[in-house]
Amino acid sequence: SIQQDENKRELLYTLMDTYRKNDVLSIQESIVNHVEYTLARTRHQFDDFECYQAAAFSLRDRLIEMWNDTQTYFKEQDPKRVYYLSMEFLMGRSLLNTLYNLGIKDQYMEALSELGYDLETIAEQERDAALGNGGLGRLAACFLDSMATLNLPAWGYGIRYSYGMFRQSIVNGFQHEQPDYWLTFGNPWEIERLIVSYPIKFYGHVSVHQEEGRQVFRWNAGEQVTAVAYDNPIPGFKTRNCINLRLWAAKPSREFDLEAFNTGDYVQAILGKQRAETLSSVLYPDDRTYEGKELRLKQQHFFVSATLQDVIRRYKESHPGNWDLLPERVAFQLNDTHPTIAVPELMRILMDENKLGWTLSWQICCKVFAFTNHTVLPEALEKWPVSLMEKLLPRHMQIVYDINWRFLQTVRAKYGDDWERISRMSIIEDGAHGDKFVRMAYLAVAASHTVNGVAAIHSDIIKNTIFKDFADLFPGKFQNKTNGVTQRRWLAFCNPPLRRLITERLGSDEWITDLDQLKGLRAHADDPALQQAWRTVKQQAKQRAAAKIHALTGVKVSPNALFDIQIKRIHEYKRQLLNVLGIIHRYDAIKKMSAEQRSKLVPRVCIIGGKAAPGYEMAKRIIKLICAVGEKINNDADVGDLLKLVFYPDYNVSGAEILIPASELSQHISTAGTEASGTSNMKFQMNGCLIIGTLDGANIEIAEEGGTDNMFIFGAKTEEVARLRAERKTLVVDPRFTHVVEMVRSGYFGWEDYFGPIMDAITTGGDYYLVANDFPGYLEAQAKVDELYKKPEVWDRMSIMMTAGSGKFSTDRTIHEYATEIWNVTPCVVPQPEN
Ligand code: GPQ
Repeated sequence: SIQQDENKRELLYTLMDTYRKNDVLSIQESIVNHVEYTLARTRHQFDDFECYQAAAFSLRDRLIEMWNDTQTYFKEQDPKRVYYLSMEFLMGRSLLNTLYNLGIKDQYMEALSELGYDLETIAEQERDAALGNGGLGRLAACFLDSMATLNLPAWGYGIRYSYGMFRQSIVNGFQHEQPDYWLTFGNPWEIERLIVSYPIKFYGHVSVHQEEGRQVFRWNAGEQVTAVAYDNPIPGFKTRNCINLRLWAAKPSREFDLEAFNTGDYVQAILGKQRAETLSSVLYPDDRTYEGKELRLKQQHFFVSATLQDVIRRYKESHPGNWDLLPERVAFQLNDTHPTIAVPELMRILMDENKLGWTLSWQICCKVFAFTNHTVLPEALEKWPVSLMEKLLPRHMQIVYDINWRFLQTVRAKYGDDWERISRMSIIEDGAHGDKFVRMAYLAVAASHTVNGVAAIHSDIIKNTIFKDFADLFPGKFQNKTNGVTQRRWLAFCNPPLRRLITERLGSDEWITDLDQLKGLRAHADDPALQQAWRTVKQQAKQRAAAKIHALTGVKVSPNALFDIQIKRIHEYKRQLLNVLGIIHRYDAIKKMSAEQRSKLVPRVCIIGGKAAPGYEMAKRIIKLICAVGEKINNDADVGDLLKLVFYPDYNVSGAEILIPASELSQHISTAGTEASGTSNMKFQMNGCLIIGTLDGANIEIAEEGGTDNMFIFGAKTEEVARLRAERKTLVVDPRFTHVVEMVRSGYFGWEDYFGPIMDAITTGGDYYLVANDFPGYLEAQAKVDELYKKPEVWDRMSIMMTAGSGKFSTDRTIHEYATEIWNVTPCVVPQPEN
């Protein structure tokens, strides 16, 4: 039979001769064929958008070949697989990424150019796939890239939202939200699999009966929808492996409410079905704020239940009747608590649908799940009202109660009748007014074999704060997995001039899959020739960004000024406010300077971008403040190019790809202990940008790797924060702080009433995020920035050292750690056909 397998494989490889070829002519042929046969346009006339679509379809053909070979090979080899469960995947655009990963960018560029199209223009036609809010969703996307590149048998699972992250426009300095119906003209990258579908149940009630001496639970659901699979092929870099991102869309269930058609209200019955689609229609744009919204819990159950049914079906196909092997073939990673309903859902599938007993089912659960925590902010921790879960998922609620009862027995076994501890650790919280809640994080911790934070300091913090009792009970469960980013998208592809320069210096491009090799740049950091070339590369990127900023905002910024960037979701803890107050201080200082003093200044362009959750009032006020300050400064002829402040509208993945290469200074200035990791800090570092930041999240490790001397660190340390908060009423406030607050309050930038609450928050309101406390340190750090920028040889050296020290922050390293220390999965490399 081994011989048979060999023969079969040989035949398959021979048949690969019919695969798409990547010479220029074959590429042109496949593009124009898609113009004609897929888009039904004439091959003699198609516009840029149609050209993008056809090029994407032609690439999808190539991806499908790889995808099929990979999935067939995985099935044949039957390795342990890992499933990454996430409510968010912030993928951005795919065209250039696919071309680069497949190594056929030059051929496509030539093919298109001969047809009269420009690849860059074509690439701009693609809309971002914005199925995520920010760092958490983008991390999932970077993970997929690394899992594919490392040839891991992995899949991502999530939701195919019809409306992704809203589009932000700025009108009069205020944020407006527009729906992002990104599928209007279809999505050429996905494969709709109407036959891969599962029923998803909600509501109803549970009945119990005896069967062969054991209790059997039956969930008679009150509502049912269908989950349909959409597969998104994820290629790796320089590998034939192509993994899958399976996203679920909700469709009405055909059979379920046939009953309704007999009631006489035929039309109403059909209209009722349309509600099913709303399940997967919209991504919640509330980043790190938890709201007990029923639809959100429905979305969670919807994608988790479809995923588990899919995984269990696949497992049973290859291992019928053998449940013991499941934990050796399947690993689930829970991306934050959002997919935690998977725990009772897997219990339900094993017990109620496959007749396994509680003990075996729980043993399996405890071996397959691992959980990543991404925040310690209390407002982000999910707690579902028991009343809601009982109504929506009655069987799951029973199972959660059972899990909790048994879990608390183990707590008691260890600590005795320590009721305070038992109530502290209970998965069910007994609220003050008799309301009860399910603490999803505790459920995830109780069921997972491993729990991890996303940067060294964050992993320590969770062990000592939110999960302290659990770390005492299960000391071996907790790990750290410092985040990363994919250097393919975030350096090699978004910054080709820098890629070429680095490759030339290192004498190889192996760093694209082995980022530690960047440390080889350290030896050249003082070389004037490299510094000169380095500066030129940065300058070009700045010119490109300046043109984009002009197109988007109408503001002309000088590419000779220092580009200072803060791009991330608008949040009080991230302290965009500290940045603006610093800018006001700088502006005020400039106004008071003599011409002589001004001539010595380093001109600065400050760029701030990011979205505010639509219901986050304070964040929206902060956007208006940034815009009002920008308006005043940018129109002050007295200041000219010495200072500009632009708010970059609708900041998204594609925006980041333009801004990050152009950055010279970037701000990561959260109150210590609040930013779990940060990941854009890593992208900036890779692109030779210097960082002004607090000792928070991954900044600490970035300083270790890139050199503390190459960073501008300031501010309170995590250990000091609690004390400073307690003492803040008695703290002396720096007069420079009082002055800038006074400027805002006095109406210097207009809108003083609207800005009042912002100023109150950092003064009379108690200043929870310690803006006043960190202000003087921040100004000093900024003064140091100005001073060093005047010495190009010093600055460029620091910049090169930053890139050189960014090797640790590749998701290739992160994913390798997850694979070996959590998932226990190994690469499964699809053989290359020999030619
Ligand atoms: N993060 Cl809990 C999000 O982007 N959204 C969330 O809902 C939660 C966390 C971020 C976190 O704030 C960053 O510090 C991390 O770098 C990022 O997750 C990835 O771990």
